[in-house]
Amino acid sequence: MRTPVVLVLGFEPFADEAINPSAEIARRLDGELIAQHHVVSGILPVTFTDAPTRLAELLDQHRPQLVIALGQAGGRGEISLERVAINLIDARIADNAGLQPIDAEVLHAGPGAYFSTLPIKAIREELEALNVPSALSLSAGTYVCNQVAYWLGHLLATEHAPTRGGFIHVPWLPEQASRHPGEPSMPLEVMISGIRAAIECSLRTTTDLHVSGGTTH
Ligand code: PCA
Repeated sequence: MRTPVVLVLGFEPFADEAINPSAEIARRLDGELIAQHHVVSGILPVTFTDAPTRLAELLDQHRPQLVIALGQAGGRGEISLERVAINLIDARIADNAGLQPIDAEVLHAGPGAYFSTLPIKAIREELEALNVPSALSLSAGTYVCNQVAYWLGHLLATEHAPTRGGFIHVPWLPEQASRHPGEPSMPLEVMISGIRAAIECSLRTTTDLHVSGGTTH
């Protein structure tokens, strides 16, 4: 029997950045064995036309048990465990192919949203115990990451069920943040240990913790 696979996805650099921490993390985890699962990584283009296609190809190729898609969220200070991906694209800047869709659907007549099937509350507790700053997030934005998070939710709810997965945004690396004065960052090693812990936690936790992660607004 083949070793079950965890697919970890990152993105190419975009928006004037020379690096993308999500790709650095994915590359570093590639080939690791975590809880008897083989980590395979893939890098997605930051383009609305090609990212969903590449995602679907990687899922078909590797048939993973678990998918963790990572993206950079410059300006956020914590590892953001995305709860939801919405059926909306509204790009603030053009993608790497020069496209800037505004008020478009990710999937025509698809559901309004897909929820992460990662145990995000258990992951948050785990990261807290490891002193890795993290937060539940209610918005993956309206750019390529949200589009990929939505497609991932769609593919896992349909042809790739019962594979679990979700999207996690990570902060800038310190070398990136130095070009954005006053903005937060996180060292690569801290992010890697956080994502490794998120994978381990997801493999061991099939039912998420039932603790409040909500707000009053
Ligand atoms: N972050 C962007 C797209 C690629 C990435 O790493 C986003 O949050 O949409």
